[in-house]
Amino acid sequence: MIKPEVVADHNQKQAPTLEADYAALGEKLARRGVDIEQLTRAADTFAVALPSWGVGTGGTRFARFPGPGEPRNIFEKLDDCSVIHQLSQATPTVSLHIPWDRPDDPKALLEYAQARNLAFDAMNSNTFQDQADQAYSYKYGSLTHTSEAVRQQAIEHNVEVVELGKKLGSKALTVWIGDGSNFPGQQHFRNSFAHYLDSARAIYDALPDDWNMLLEHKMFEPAFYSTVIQDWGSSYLAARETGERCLSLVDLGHHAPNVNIEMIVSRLAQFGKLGGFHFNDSKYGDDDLDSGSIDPYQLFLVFNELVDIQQADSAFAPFYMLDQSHNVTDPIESLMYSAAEVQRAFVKALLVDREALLGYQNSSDPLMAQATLKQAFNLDVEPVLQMARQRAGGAIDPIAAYRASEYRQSVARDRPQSGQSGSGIV
Ligand code: RM4
Ligand code: MN
Ligand code: MN
Repeated sequence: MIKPEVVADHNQKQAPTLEADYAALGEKLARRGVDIEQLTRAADTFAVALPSWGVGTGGTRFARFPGPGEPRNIFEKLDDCSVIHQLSQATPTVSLHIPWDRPDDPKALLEYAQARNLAFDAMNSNTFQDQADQAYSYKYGSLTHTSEAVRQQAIEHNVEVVELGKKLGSKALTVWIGDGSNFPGQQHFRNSFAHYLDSARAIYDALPDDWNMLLEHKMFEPAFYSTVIQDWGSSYLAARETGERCLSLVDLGHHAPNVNIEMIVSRLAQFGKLGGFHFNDSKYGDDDLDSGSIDPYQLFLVFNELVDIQQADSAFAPFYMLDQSHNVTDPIESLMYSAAEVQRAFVKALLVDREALLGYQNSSDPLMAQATLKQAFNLDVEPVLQMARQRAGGAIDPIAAYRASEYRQSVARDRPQSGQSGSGIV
């Protein structure tokens, strides 16, 4: 972790400016009837999981350019995740990907995480790639394969991931499969979906009572003609057929261009089936760009729905994870910045005057309805985020504190370059 003195020194220098900005914002909010202290406490409750694979350099499917000091194993990945949480105070959990980050000794990994104030979030299985020691290939599918033996192998992998997750204190399994087809006629649509339902039920049966199973849809890729769980409709149907604790997971990058994602959020939640969220941003497809980097207003509109649902149902608590691929930035910086962007969208959504909005909706005043949303979105809530971080022991400006700490330079010395510059994966 970064030396507490480095963070303290950074905060001390920034504190006078923050105090002034916070006081000014407090006055402004008070004129709107909002208590800034309440908002800051709410900001502090925000948490989003880090993907274990996110602290490495991702890349594109063409190439990957490894950065200095890349973590070489899951323990080093946890070190990086703990730095992200130390400075941002918004990422207390890590979502593990199996087999990419399969621990040999789960107990040792749990202790290592706990010593760094980290816990484990949803587990991610992987049947979109072949592993060296497996009997059957997933080239033509996994949970939906025409061969029962292949399906069984994929089911068993998911069950093994659940067993591992139990030892780590996780409470959910996220299932994303790449199953689909590249040619019309290649796959029987109804049969493959029927196989999916059977496989999902078999996995669900192995789930502990206090676990959720999260089904992630994705429109295309790696299958380019058809994908079995391609949209929220398929994911909803599968979750509904599988069981009560089986829910849908929405990844911001997994939709057709221009799709109204905030409406999908609303629909799934209305029927009790929204279980999780993967944050990232995109311009064209599943680009996995940093959250809020392309369309922060969309991120805000998504949170506008999430907050609206949360206020109506306090038990609503979806699993949140950042799902990004870093190719040209330091992943630690990107993940800290993204966590703050998602937190910012959450805080702004809390500022929406819901009573006024409902009034404008009911009196058919579209201009003022959208102006009510914009009033919250346009306000700069940075001092609230900074104050929440500082009070929790984080850095007022996480990126500046991280750069001042020279953490990357120091791990670059301890972790020699792996030399792998092959194609990217996420
Ligand atoms: C997929 C999907 C999954 C992620 C993999 C690596 O596109 O977003 O959530 O685990 O990529
Ligand atoms: Mn995802
Ligand atoms: Mn994705």
